[in-house]
Amino acid sequence: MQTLKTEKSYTRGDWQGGYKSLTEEFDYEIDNVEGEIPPELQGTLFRNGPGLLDVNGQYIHHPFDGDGMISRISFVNGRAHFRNRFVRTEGYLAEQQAGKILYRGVFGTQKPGGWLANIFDFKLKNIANTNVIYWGGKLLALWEAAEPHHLDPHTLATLGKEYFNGVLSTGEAFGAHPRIDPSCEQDSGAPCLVNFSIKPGLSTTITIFEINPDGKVVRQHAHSVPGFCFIHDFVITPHYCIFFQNPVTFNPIPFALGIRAAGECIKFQPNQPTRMIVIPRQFPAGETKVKILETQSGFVFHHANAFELGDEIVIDSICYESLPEVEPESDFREVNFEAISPGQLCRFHLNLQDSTVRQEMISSRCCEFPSINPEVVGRPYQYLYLCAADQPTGNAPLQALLKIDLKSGEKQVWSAAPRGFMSEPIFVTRPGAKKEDDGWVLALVYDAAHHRSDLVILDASNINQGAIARLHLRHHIPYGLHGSFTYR
Ligand code: 3ON
Ligand code: FE
Repeated sequence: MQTLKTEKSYTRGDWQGGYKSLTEEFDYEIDNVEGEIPPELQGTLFRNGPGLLDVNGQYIHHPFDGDGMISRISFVNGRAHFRNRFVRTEGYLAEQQAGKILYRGVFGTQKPGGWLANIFDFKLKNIANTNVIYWGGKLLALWEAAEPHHLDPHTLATLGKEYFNGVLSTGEAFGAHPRIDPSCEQDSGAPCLVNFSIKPGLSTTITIFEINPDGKVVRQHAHSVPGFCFIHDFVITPHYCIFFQNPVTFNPIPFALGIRAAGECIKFQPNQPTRMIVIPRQFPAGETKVKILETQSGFVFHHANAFELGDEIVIDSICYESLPEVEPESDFREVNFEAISPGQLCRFHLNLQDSTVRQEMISSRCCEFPSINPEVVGRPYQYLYLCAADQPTGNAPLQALLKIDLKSGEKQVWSAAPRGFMSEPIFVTRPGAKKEDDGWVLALVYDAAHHRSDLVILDASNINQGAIARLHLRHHIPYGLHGSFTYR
């Protein structure tokens, strides 16, 4: 008889610790540091994610419904300072004052009182929890179904909502995954932020915004595509924006009747193709129109990068065999990791001449949160950083940092297992760098042994060697979503 190794790299109890709320707001110099913070590392790391997993003891149904909390770690001359603050959204303020859940969430949170308390309530709570960027002289907290919140970059105080000089209207969506073109052809090589918004329905409107370094919307164009879309992320190249239309359908009836949340009415369709929507960035000046290509069914939240190669667009993405449905009666803390399919790194080759798509698996290891050197966005690139499972097979929590050399196939791993849990890595360029991986990778690691989080700094060119500095925070930070680094 064969004995199967069933030992896991984690315990469920440890993993669950990272999903406790953090109610306090801190402001301190980080004095508990192992190793040395590189003195050339200067600037500010901003991170966003759900800070509250409950409202005064009432559990929210899914972490994606949690109120946005910004963490800010600034580095000056080898010293680091920490600050965190909740985004003062209307919903956060109202619920904190009331001491109870007042809004339905997209991912299953319902107002207490059953369907009668939720029926015909279509209000969205803009929770500002997905990403945070510094652009156009403004710090913006993003949530893809509504407008950004504008924050003070030093105090993290909420200053209001951002409409880009009237370009957005009240409540209008603005994606949480902007891409920065490091050298925009249409702007004589100046950097440009590219983002999108989704207005779903029987057909879906995708609007593209290009915003210059002064924060001005310099190009904007809208396109209607057939069918419902749930699009969380996209990729750019110098000439295109590319969106994956995952094969899903939306049945609004249980949502309207107060039985299910909007996100719980999205159903994955394993027998329908994934569509790739290719929109020229020069639209409508360019002569080409929107192209739609098709490939096999699958689900993608996040893309790593894309680039043009002759007639092809190459796209690297984290692919799931299916979208696990958010179940109304389930508790996300009790998820059975082994029962769901892992995210895996795939490369898609879109041939724009004959409209075919070729797909290959680059790494089958369970992974999420891809990240790259900002200088190679939309260009051919060599190095990719990701969160990954500790073990090379199976589905499990993200405990490791994985670096993939896409040219040689070499992989480097640093794992925080058994008691550490990894969050999105952020690449920071070393001043004067000549090589793509000359810099650092910054990531928050939840340390279950001390119920606190560490900011780890790794040498991006040598991940195997492990952290060169570990900054112990005085508390934990709930598992987050996305963030960014500004060199000031
Ligand atoms: O699609 C329609 C339009 C739209 C924008 C309908 C809709 C209501 C579903 C909608 C809203 C979408 C929203 C609000 C999406 C928010 C997503 C979010 C907050 C996070 C997504 C995270 C994705 C991943 C893959 C996270 C993974 C995390 C781990 C593996 C571990 O922590
Ligand atoms: Fe995301």
